Amino acid sequence: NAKSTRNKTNKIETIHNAEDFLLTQLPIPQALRNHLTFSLGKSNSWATTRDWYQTAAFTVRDHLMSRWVITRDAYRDANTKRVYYLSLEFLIGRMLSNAALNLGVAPELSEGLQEIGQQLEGVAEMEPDAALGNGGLGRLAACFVDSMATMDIPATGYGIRYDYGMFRQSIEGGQQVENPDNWLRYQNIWEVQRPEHTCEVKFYGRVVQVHTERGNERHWIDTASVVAMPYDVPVPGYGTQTVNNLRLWSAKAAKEFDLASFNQGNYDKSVEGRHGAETISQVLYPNDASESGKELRLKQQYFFVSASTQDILHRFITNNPDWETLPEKVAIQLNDTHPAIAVAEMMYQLIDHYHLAWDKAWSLVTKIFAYTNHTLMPEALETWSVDLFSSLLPRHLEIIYEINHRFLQMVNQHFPGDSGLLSRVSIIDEANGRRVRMAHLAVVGSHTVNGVAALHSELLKTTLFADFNKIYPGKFTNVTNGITPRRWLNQANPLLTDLLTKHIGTGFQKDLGLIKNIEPLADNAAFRKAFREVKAANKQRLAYKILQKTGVAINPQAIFDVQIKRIHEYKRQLLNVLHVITLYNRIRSGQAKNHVPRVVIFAGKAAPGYWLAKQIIRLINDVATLINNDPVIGDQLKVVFYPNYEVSAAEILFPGADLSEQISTAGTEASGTGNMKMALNGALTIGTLDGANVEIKEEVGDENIFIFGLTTPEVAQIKASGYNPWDYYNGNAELKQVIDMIGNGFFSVGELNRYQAIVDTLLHKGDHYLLLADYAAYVEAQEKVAALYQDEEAWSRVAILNVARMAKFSSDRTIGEYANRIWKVKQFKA
Ligand code: B1N
Repeated sequence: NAKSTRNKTNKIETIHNAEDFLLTQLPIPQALRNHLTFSLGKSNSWATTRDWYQTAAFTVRDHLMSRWVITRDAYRDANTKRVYYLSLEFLIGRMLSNAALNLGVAPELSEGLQEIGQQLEGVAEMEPDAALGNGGLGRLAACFVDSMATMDIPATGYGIRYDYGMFRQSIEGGQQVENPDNWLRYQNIWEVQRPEHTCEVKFYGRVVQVHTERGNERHWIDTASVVAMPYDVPVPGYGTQTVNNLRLWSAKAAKEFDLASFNQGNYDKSVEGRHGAETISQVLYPNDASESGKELRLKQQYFFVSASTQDILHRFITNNPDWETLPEKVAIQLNDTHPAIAVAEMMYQLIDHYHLAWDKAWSLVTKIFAYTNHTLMPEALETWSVDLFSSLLPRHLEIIYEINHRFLQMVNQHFPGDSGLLSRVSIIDEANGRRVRMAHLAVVGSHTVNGVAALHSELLKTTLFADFNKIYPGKFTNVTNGITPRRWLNQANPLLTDLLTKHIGTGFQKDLGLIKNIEPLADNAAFRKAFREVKAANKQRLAYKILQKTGVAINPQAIFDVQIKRIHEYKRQLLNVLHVITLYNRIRSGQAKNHVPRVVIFAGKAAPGYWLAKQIIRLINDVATLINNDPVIGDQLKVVFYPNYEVSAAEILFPGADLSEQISTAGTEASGTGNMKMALNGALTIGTLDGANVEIKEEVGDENIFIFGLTTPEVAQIKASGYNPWDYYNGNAELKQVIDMIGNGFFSVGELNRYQAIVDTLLHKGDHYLLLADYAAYVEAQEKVAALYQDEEAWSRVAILNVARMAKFSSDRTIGEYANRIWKVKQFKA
């Protein structure tokens, strides 16, 4: 067998236990000293904080490496079924503290650094975030790889190693400015280049008919090639030896130089070709829940999908005798439609490269793929023009046509003569200038399609995919999102973690189900006091960060009212602003009875091309400037825009929140995951019955959450019966005053019509997201929030119950469902 041959030929014996490696036996302080000398070439006397970060990272990496090697060998030797998670985004953030925590070396590392006069927190801050994602979808992928490793699921993530991740946001004159995120400027200690697994990815060219000994074949020729170079990132599980792999592809020119032009003395031209190829993995598209439609984006998608598919099939056929067992060894999850071209690529490779027959190949493909939908927003649904497709991927377009032809034939057999149905479900949209509908390709090519929260999955079945649900009954299901408690509780909130540990032990970190054991302590006054002290300390930490970043001093006694997420009309940051201005007016006019001091904190990025979202950021900052400098208001009300929201900022913001704003129009937010992070850190939610809020309410109980506003059916109904925002404007004096202030330039004295467009969307353009319809209910719910906050014992009781009832929202639960119901993959301990 393969293993014994390897042992004979390899001089180095395989090691099966991480502790058998000499390097990992070193005490951490000694390992730190070694790395400072031998990896950095420095001595203590001139080491900078960044040097100490790198030293610490090398030290933790040693512990990762040994387990990583063991895990990889064990998967190969056991030839286990594996999951491949294909995602254009992995928003993993910083790795040092997370790796140290998951490997169980965090306390030792912290002590070791202290011995040399360094604090782990300060050292960890030298690491740039790996910001390879936009928002919820990308962070979900990062939580999922953490959970898969923790649960010993043989899994690999595949994505792109962007040279530039999500842009860094700065605020200048109240406006968002985008700066490049050059995260690879300094050496990235958490990746290993694997040149031996390089692949070639083809583009353009044409398809010809060729007669071979196998018969007539379609050959894709005259293509242009790009090289895909993999960089592997280790993903350590918590409390296990398992370290899984995240393989990120980087694009390189196929040839270092075009020799022909080089020899003609045309050096510049030969280097140019290189640029073209390498732009593919240069930058992450910064659009959340909307598509760019750019050719380069389709190139990115095909680039990483083709390389990953080659890698997967090569690994399979090296270890298995024939293609029959492919679905027993391979499960591929498509993270939205961004990698949906994989359905066609898998057909292409099986048929054109491995010479399988169509029917055989298709029966394998449809047993391997599953697709997760993350949004119903029409502007996010990906379609590509047939023209673009036929130029960039002519062979894949042929394959898609054939898939579509067979699919429509099948539909026609089951629903004879329903031409409306055929044109609605066709993979090719013939009505809008011939476009390939990627969601349809993903649905047809997958055995299972899931939404990300119960409500969202229901809406998928009844709206977006209603026709498909009729054609494929049983294909659609729900898997509610989750978050990893390692990063979002243990790492982000060590004080709360310590408090919980003192009362219920450490088990909840691996099994969040155990957190329910703190529930009885909600009625224990001493525990509530300790819980409040933790929250106070986290608010202090946040207040200090806010002072550093914005210069705004805030009162830590005030209620911290937090809305942090991408800026988007449907998420309704504007509704929050309307409430802020309402509070301002009430305080100024002495009508704020029982007012509770509040700090309203916003953070989030707007897509650079989304002008209205940028206007919303500007309005928030203008409102903040006016209110924060009004001596009549003082500490009663402050508004903060926390710049450059990213994973590392979130780790400070969530634990410091009292109130979690989850106020999207019902039916628009697929799930949300910040809602879960906030509740797990002891914030109370004010929210609509949207996305996972519905399930958070089910878990925490109606009396422990502030739900307001129209429900999804009510939204549909009010739109159908002709919604008129003017009725609400004219019918509510406070609302009218607030909107008039925005429109009249009260917050933009130098430019009175600055916010005309915002007022227009609310009134003249029909208030698509029904802010005005929900305004009164929102303000009323906020009054209930303030009232409860005045009773600190009652408030902390509810906050504790929220924490205690978050078990469902661990991404370990989510991954368990994917593994059992969709991937049919078993845990495997290396
Ligand atoms: O995915 C998250 C959900 O919790 C959020 O509700 C949802 O809005 C988010 C195109 C997206 N949906 N769609 C995207 C991101 C980038 C892009 O280019 C779409 N992100 C979501 C996790 O399920």
